[in-house]
Amino acid sequence: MCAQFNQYDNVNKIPADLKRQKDDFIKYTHELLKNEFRVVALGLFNHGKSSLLNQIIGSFDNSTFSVADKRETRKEQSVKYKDCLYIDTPGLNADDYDNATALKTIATADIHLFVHKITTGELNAQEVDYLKFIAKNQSIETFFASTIFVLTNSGSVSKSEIDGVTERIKNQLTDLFGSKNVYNILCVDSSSYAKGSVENKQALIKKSCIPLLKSNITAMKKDIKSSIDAVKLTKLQNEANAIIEQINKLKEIFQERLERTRQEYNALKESFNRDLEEYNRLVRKHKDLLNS
Ligand SMILES: Nc1nc2c(ncn2[C@@H]2O[C@H](COP(=O)(O)OP(=O)(O)OP(=O)(O)O)[C@@H](O)[C@H]2O)c(=O)[nH]1
Ligand SMILES: [Mg+2]
Repeated sequence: MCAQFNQYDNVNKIPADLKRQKDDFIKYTHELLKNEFRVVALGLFNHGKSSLLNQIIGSFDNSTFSVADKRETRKEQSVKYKDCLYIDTPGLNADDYDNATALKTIATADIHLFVHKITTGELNAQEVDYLKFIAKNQSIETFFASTIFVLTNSGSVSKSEIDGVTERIKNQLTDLFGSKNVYNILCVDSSSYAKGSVENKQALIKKSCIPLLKSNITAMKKDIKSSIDAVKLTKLQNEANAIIEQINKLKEIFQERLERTRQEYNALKESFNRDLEEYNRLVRKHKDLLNS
C-alpha cells in the first residue's frame, strides 16, 4: 500500500507524498477497525467478480454490482448483505489507477475471493505476480487460509477440464508458495445459478456450486473469526512499519544532502578565504610600492 519514493529530486513533492501516505494509513486503520466482516472479490478484469458477488447476495438479475462483457468496474463498490460486507474491486491489470485502488481494498479484506475464469486455463503470469505481491504484505499462511480461488464459467467446460485446470492451479500454487498452505479452489457458474434461481431449477442451482461456495465462506468466516484481531493488528503494524521505513529513508537522504551541502560550503569558504588572503597580499604589496 505504501508508495515507494524512487525519485527524490523533486524535494517539494516529498511532503505531499508523505501526507498522502499518512492519510491512506488513517483511512486504512479506520476500515480495519470497523467491526465489519469484509469479503473482497479480486482478480483480472472480465473474469466474473461482479457477477459472482451478485449471485452470492441474491441479485439474480445482476442489478447490484455492475456487470458487462468488457472492463466494467472502475471503482470499489461495497454492499452489506446479512452479516458481511461484500466488496467488488476494479479488475487487476485494467490500468495503474485500477490496480492501486484494488490493492488498497484487498489489504483490508478478511476473506479474499480470487476470481479466475476457468476457460483461460491456469493462472497467468499477471495473476501470479499479483498473488506474490498481495501475499508479501501479510503472512502467506494467513493469506491462503482466508482465500478461496473461485473458478468461474464452469458451465462452459467439461468435467475433465474442470478437474484438469483445478489440479494445475493447485500445483502452480504449491510450486510458488509451498505445500504447507491450504489452497481452497472451487469451480462455479454464476449464470447457471442466476437462471436456476429465477426458474427455480434446483439441479441447475446445485450444479452451479454457488450454494457450496456460500457455505464455504460461512465456514471460513467461523474458522478465522478468533484470529481476526491479531491479523488486523499485524496488517496495521506492517503498514506503520512501511511508513516508518520510508521516513527513515528520507531522513538518510536529507542527512546525506546536508552533509554534501556542508562540505560544498566549507570548500567554498576555504577557496574564498584563500582568494581573500591573496587579495590582501596584493593590496599590501601595492601599498608598499606606493609608499616606497
Ligand atoms: N456463463 C458465464 N458467464 C459469466 C460468468 N461469470 C461472469 N460471466 C460473464 O462474463 C462477463 C464479465 O463478467 P463481470 O462480472 O462483469 O466481470 P468482472 O470481473 O467484474 O469484470 P470487471 O468489472 O471489468 O473487472 C459478463 O458478460 C458476465 O455475464 C459465469 O460464471 N458463467
Ligand atoms: Mg466488475
